[in-house]
Amino acid sequence: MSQAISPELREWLVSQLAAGHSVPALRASMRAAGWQDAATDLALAQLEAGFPHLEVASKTPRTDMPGPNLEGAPLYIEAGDRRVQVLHTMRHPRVVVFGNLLSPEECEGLIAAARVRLARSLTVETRTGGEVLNVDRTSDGMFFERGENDIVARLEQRIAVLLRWPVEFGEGLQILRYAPGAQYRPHYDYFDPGEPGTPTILKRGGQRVATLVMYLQEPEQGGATTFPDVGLEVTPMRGTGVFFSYDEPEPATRTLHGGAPVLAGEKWVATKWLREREFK
Ligand code: PD2
Ligand code: ZN
Repeated sequence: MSQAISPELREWLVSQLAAGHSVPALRASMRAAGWQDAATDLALAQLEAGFPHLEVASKTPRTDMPGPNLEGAPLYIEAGDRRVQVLHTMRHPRVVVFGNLLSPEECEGLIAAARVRLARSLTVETRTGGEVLNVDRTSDGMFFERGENDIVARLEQRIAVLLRWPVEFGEGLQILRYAPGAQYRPHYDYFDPGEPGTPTILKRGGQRVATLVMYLQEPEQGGATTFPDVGLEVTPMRGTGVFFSYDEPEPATRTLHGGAPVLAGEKWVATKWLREREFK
């Protein structure tokens, strides 16, 4: 198939590229305008001769991504040992809110095991590749090793079935506790390709491609997970979870998200980050 692109589309693409827009950003705009990825690839490939530095062909977007099977618009998904509810879905950004993801006993078990190991949360620092205290995140947190205890192992297996992504591609489960006033300011979960520390981080498992935030304890007020680009706020209801994925480390994925301040009570979450390859 070598259908030539229209002069209007060529002109628009050329002007966008000349204005400094990235290929992933153009892809996202075209996807939002209803273009199929394959047609977008063809159009971009035809421009490559004029813009050899863009390496359009080698930047074909990831097609194999974690996520639930939503074919047939199911209300429930059998995730191995548990029947998970599909409560909300959004396409761009790709967001899915799940109900009945964890039992109350699993939530309590994770909190009990994490509580004794809490420390002020560190985040991976892409400037250096190390870990730092982050003023943007005022929660306390810890990481479990993958498969560290029975609840963690069971939950990881369930997530792997639900999101169709190998257990080995996941980071260890992170637990966060937000006291009243604590929040997590809006950020992206992928590692910024422009930061000097990122290549070091990517050696272990490649980029993050998706996030699952699971609510273990609901606060009395506040604490929603917010997606400011699309005005979405997910209520932190115990046993539910919000999944979102990002096929490129780009703001065009619209996956900017944050944890709104907890106004009363304590919020606990477990976060599972999925990498593009095995995370050893
Ligand atoms: O606790 C949350 O709602 C939240 C919000 C944004 C968690 C994360 N990000 C995260 O763990 O990355
Ligand atoms: Zn996050």
